[in-house]
Amino acid sequence: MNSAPSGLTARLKEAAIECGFDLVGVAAAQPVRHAAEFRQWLRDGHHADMDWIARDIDRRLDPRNWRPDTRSMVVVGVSYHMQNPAPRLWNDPMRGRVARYAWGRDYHKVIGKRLKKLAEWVRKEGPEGVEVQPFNDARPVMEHDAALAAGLGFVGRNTLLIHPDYGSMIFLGGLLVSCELEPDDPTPGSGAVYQGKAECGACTRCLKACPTHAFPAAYILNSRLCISYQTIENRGEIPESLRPKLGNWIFGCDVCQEVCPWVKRYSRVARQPWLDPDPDRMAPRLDELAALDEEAFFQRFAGTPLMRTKRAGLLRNVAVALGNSGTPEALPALEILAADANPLIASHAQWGLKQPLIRMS
Ligand code: B12
Ligand code: SF4
Ligand code: SF4
Repeated sequence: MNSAPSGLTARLKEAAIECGFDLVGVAAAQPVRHAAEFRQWLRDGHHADMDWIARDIDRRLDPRNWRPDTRSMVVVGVSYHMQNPAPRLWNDPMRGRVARYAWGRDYHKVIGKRLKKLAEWVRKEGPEGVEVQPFNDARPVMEHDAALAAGLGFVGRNTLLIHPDYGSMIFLGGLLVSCELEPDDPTPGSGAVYQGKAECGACTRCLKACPTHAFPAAYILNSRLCISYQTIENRGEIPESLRPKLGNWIFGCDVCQEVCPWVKRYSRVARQPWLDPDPDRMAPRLDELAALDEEAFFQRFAGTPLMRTKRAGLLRNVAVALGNSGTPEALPALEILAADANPLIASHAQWGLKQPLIRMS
């Protein structure tokens, strides 16, 4: 399956925008650029206990090892950039911070639907018998590398893909396609000038701002130290040494993006209906969350990314945030959590109860 009707690539890009994507680029199927760095990252154990990422290395290193008929990659991006919430909410010690990408419906579902629509378009308009495989986050595709190959932006020192107009608060995804499409110019190597603007230049803000010092070096993230990993992917105990550094983040973390000049100065704010700047989504009250039983947790978070941690993971994080709150107002909620039947929640709440200023009364 090689030849595609002329003009297909241009029309496909228009279709991608119509499907709701902000960015689209095309690359020929190819091995990833940073295979050596990825292998080293795994050797250093920076994937923590995300064993699934080490399981299918060969597939990740070349999309043709996953889908041998792949000739082209269509890579898309959707902005989820939202303004900072009001400081009175964000800094309220009795509220927990939720990373922006989780302020609305589960983006996997939203983007998955759009990718499905785009895949249908390719099957209809592409050469007969064309094979299309969508990918988004969970599939064995290194999306940063795919985006670099498709010229969609550059990789910043915080390891995220940055587009000069949209910044880094963009979701990535795409399609593996079995016909040849016209490729875009790939992003040149690091340190280059991208579309007239210098990439990270001399900036190191993200590396310095990370509360847990999770970057052992520029472009390398140690997941074991990352708040996003600890609050979302880690199913067990959060190491005690890290707990005070989590502050009031209860689901993900945006610090290394919030400080980035590409995000602060240049990027457009998303207008996506699934993102909801509702105070109870951005920064829910910790005492309300502490009172949720399984049923109430499900009622409140069904269809949102917060389902990923389940009740046990979220309330574990809530216990840590209450412990970090430094206010006796946290005491009743911590006492409820310390008596929880789930030992993970109870043990983190017991830690919280021992933190300074909680027991002033
Ligand atoms: C595992 C994973 C995580 C892990 C590890 C993250 C990491 N940086 O590796 C954890 C749980 C910590 C995580 C956190 C987050 N994640 Co995440 N994550 C992934 C996932 C599934 C795989 C990433 C991966 O392969 N990591 C392994 C490392 C080695 O690969 P890499 O990050 O691609 O590394 C590249 C660079 O480091 C580069 N590189 C290495 N050395 C050098 C040297 C130079 C000079 C250069 C230029 C490059 C370079 O080469 C590597 C290969 O491309 C991807 C989806 C996907 N399938 O790709 C989403 C993804 C990266 N995550 C995403 C998001 C939104 C987040 C969070 C912002 C969520 C949050 N708010 O809490 C945080 C951000 C933390 C951060 N600073 O990265 C988005 C990022 C979008 C973007 N603009 O880049 C992705 C693409 C999901 C999506 N489909 O949109 N994530
Ligand atoms: S997401 Fe937060 S904890 Fe993770 S690397 Fe970025 S600033 Fe550090
Ligand atoms: S904060 Fe600075 S160093 Fe970090 S990604 Fe943004 S521009 Fe690059």
